[in-house]
Amino acid sequence: MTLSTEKKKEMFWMMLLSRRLDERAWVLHRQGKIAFHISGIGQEAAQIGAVYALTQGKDWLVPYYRDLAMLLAMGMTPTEFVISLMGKVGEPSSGARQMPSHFGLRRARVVSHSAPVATQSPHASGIALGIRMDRKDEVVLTTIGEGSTSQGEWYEAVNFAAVHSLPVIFLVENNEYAISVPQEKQMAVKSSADKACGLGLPGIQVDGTQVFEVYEAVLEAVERARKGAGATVIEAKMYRLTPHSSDDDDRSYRSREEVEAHKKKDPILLAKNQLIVEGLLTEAEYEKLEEKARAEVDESVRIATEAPYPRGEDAANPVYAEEVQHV
Ligand SMILES: Cc1ncc(C[n+]2csc(CCOP(=O)(O)OP(=O)(O)O)c2C)c(N)n1
Ligand SMILES: [Mg+2]
Repeated sequence: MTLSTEKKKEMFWMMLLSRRLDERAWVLHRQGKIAFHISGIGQEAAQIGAVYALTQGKDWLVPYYRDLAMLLAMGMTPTEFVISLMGKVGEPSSGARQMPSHFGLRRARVVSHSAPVATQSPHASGIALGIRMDRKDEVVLTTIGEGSTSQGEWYEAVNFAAVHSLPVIFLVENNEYAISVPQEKQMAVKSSADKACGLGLPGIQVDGTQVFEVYEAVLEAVERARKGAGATVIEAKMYRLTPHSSDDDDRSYRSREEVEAHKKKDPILLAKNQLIVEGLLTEAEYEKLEEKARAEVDESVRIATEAPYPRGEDAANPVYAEEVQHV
């Protein structure tokens, strides 16, 4: 399906907003205002390309911790994100109980995931089985890092979806590292998409720095799934431009030259240049978007900073049906 100019610009805007918000999270961490951040910087093209292939309000997203851009596109507000970083009242994933970026957004059919990697994959296949049993034409998109495709849960989930032709897309965001472990120490295949052929379903590789290419690849898989033709594995190749998390120092396992070289393929830059070359965006319009993103980020930090922390007496709600007596 050809994307309209408006849609393309909207996708670029979501990528840009996600980037500026993510950068602010690093600043908040270094200022000592939040305890932890895990970043999606460098992965925005794959995330926005993929999520725009879904029908909002109908399809399901089972994300992983780097998917900030996806969550924003699904309707999580920047303020809700900053509130989640600060663990304040109004945090949508878990009422401020879960680690930041362990996203969930009930109103948008985004299912929250656990910290053990790959545990989201069987959830996605299970949701897809439910869709099949209810004879609905919804689809499930689930994401994972390439390192986590070594986990047993991922193989079990993909195998189950392949055997039962379930409407689920397994998107692998291959950023070349699993913390300090590079891809070649993680798997003997060139691409995690190659793993699909042993499980009997299509495995597609796409350039994860190119937002519109990812969109086309995921849309095709969504259409296949919707018409009952089954699951697909898609590997989007990109590079993690930041350390693994705010607790990681990546200088211990990769050179600065390597990181700098990958900045030339920054997905924000590539999308901006493409839109300018296609005559869909001017430098002046781009500057306006930058201003708008900064203003939105500033405002969300202001609101989240003023928001209250949860009350101690609410800690056990809604874990127990009745109020518990605190010591
Ligand atoms: C089962 C399990 N083992 C180890 C960890 C610690 N851990 C958190 S993220 C991560 C790396 C995952 O790498 P990858 O799947 O490539 O995703 P990326 O972080 O690169 O996006 C590890 C080992 C964990 N959360 N769960
Ligand atoms: Mg990785």
